[in-house]
Amino acid sequence: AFALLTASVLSAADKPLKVGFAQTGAESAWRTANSNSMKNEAAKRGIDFKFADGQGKQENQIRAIRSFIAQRVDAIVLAPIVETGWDPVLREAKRAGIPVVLIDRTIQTADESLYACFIGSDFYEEGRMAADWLAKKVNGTGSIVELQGTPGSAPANERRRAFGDAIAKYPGLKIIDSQSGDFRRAGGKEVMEAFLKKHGKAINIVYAHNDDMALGAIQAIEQAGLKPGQDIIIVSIDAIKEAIQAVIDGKINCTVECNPLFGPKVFDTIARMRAGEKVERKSFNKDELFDSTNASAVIASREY
Ligand code: GYE
Repeated sequence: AFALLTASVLSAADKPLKVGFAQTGAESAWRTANSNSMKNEAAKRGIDFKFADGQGKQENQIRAIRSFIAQRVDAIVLAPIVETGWDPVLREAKRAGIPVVLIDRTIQTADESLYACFIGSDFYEEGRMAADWLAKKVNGTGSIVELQGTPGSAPANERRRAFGDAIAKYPGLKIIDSQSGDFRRAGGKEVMEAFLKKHGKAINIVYAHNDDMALGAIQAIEQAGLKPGQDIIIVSIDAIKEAIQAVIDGKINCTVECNPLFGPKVFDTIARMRAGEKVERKSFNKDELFDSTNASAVIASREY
């Protein structure tokens, strides 16, 4: 009996940890880097990792979480595409005794006990950094068009709110138009084409909620015969390697970092939770700002 007990205890301990990850989709270079960071770290640790690509739809993510619950995973990681509408499925996970770690984006809920913790960036701070840098660059004057991220997503909501709050201090800085490009390159290009048609030379500044949309907007600006970074100032967020290169090339004026490479931190946190340790309720990654003064110094070491 003792041998049997030992064997069963051992096999329970030996069993690899089973973790399900409900990702938003593959809308941007940031997202690909985030998915790879999670996959690589899970592989490194020998975790039984189930990756579900939500393809940009909340209903797909909800379906993935339900299937993780049915498979009795040890933990669920969720990058929630939008902020609202998660309570019912999170209640199901809670009832099943499976902890949910939110990564990347936050949610709005009346019941904070529905998730264990959050790991990601401070989107409000990113928007504020972009606005403050811009205000200095253009001496507090200019007409801005805004390329918003996915409607209802935490980064679109917070980057918009922070930027608006910060430029409110400058009566000469105005957002003349604002549309969603869904965090996609093609979306940024399309929306920028429409803005250029509608407002023409009245546009001085583009504020893009992510680099992919900024890079799409650059294509539209060049096709219109204008010089991105000169005729139109461009500020953006994420600091993917391609955007740092665009800063060096003078086409993006500034990009605020949003680091997606936090797979190790996520699995460390899950391991600590399982060991019964207390983990930080909300943990924010530290982000920097890149412009022409520091872009060339960092390009070689950019990992995403
Ligand atoms: O900025 C964008 C991505 O939620 C921080 O989503 C993330 C954002 C990121 O598609 O590129």
